[in-house]
Amino acid sequence: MSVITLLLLILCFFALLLLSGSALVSDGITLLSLLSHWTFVPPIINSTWNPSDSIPCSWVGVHCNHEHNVLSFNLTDHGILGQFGPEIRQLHHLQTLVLANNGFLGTVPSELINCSLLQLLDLSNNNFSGQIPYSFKKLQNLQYMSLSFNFLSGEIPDSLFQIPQLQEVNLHSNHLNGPILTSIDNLTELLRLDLHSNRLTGIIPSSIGNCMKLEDLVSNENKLEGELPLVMVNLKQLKNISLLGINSSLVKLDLTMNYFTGSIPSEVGRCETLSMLILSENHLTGSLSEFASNLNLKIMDVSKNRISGTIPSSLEKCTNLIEKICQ
Ligand SMILES: *[C@@H]1O[C@H](CO)[C@@H](O)[C@H](O)[C@H]1NC(C)=O
Ligand SMILES: *[C@@H]1O[C@H](CO)[C@@H](O)[C@H](O)[C@H]1NC(C)=O
Ligand SMILES: *[C@@H]1O[C@H](CO)[C@@H](O)[C@H](O)[C@H]1NC(C)=O
Ligand SMILES: *[C@@H]1O[C@H](CO)[C@@H](O)[C@H](O)[C@H]1NC(C)=O
Ligand SMILES: *[C@@H]1O[C@H](CO)[C@@H](O)[C@H](O)[C@H]1NC(C)=O
Ligand SMILES: *[C@@H]1O[C@H](CO)[C@@H](O)[C@H](O)[C@H]1NC(C)=O
Ligand SMILES: CC(=O)N[C@H]1CO[C@H](CO)[C@@H](O)[C@@H]1O
Repeated sequence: MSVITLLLLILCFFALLLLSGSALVSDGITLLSLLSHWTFVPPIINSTWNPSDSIPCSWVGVHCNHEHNVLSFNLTDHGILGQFGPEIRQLHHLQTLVLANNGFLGTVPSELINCSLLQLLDLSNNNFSGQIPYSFKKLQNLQYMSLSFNFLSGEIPDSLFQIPQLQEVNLHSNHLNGPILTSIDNLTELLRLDLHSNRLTGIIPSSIGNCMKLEDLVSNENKLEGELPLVMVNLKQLKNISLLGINSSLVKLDLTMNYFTGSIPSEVGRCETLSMLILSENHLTGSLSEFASNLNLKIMDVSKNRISGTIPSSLEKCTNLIEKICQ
């Protein structure tokens, strides 16, 4: 390299530095390249996402920190159509990504793993298809993940269970199949797990009883099977291991439309926190057990099973009960 070339390069460098005062920062350029994949965007985005701005921080759906890095990107309900591009990996500061209620299609970009600070990911109610990226375990700060109402298929990768901060996982209304893996018990912070309306098979692993904070487990409308007691033996440990299992913090138990067999364990009727018990459309047998009168039970649906005997009179004392379906 000659001295002149070198000098020219240095000159160019300073010229660029001067110009960059008004040029759009890189997060803005990234957003525009995401936009370039979309086949429909509403005028509100098209008009505020102005390439001649120097920062994207006043653009619709965008929130920045003081350094003008994009922290939150929320495009809920904008009717956007198209692919969600791999360029998302450039938004290194992103903590919140919400694309809910749009028409995004194609696969969930695995490049999201490069947004390693992501805490909240909501891609619900789009047309995403393909599998949940195995590499998502790299999102070690993720607390909330919703991929519900899409067309995702394949198995739930066990790698998801290696994200220790996860508190809420919504995968419902997809085409997921295969089992719920026992390593789910690695999710010790889990509060809510919604897997309903998929094609999951096998049993609910008893290890789920180690998800000590679980309040809400929804797994209706799958092909799950096995005896309920096996599940309950562990669920009753949820917050507290007590001999009678009456100290679980379970609020809602919804296992409707599966193939569960056996009888409803008596612990259910003593679970004080339980507010919704929905076990309809299974193959449950036996009679309904007694229910403690201080239950918070508001809704109970055990219909379309093979339960015999009479409705226990103790149920009448559950004064909070507003809906009861037993047939
Ligand atoms: C955005 O607006 C411009 C000009 O109004 C238009 O040409 C373009 O097609 C719009 N882009 C999308 C994706 O709708
Ligand atoms: C995303 O935007 C919608 C609509 O403005 C709002 O209701 C929702 O709370 C936002 N979500 C997050 C996580 O900021
Ligand atoms: C998304 O899926 C729905 C339901 O199948 C379909 O009606 C709609 O046309 C799809 N949208 C796109 C953009 O493909
Ligand atoms: C994205 O993450 C992968 C895996 O951690 C890494 O190999 C790659 O270099 C990252 N890419 C960018 C652009 O940060
Ligand atoms: C569960 O967590 C332990 C401890 O963090 C880890 O060693 C193990 O690999 C995890 N197992 C799975 C299947 O994620
Ligand atoms: C049940 O849990 C509560 C707190 O959640 C605690 O105060 C109480 O002692 C526990 N009872 C039993 C029998 O373990
Ligand atoms: C038996 C048992 O685990 N009891 C615990 C129930 O929860 C309370 C409060 O969280 C603990 O103090 C008990 O030790």
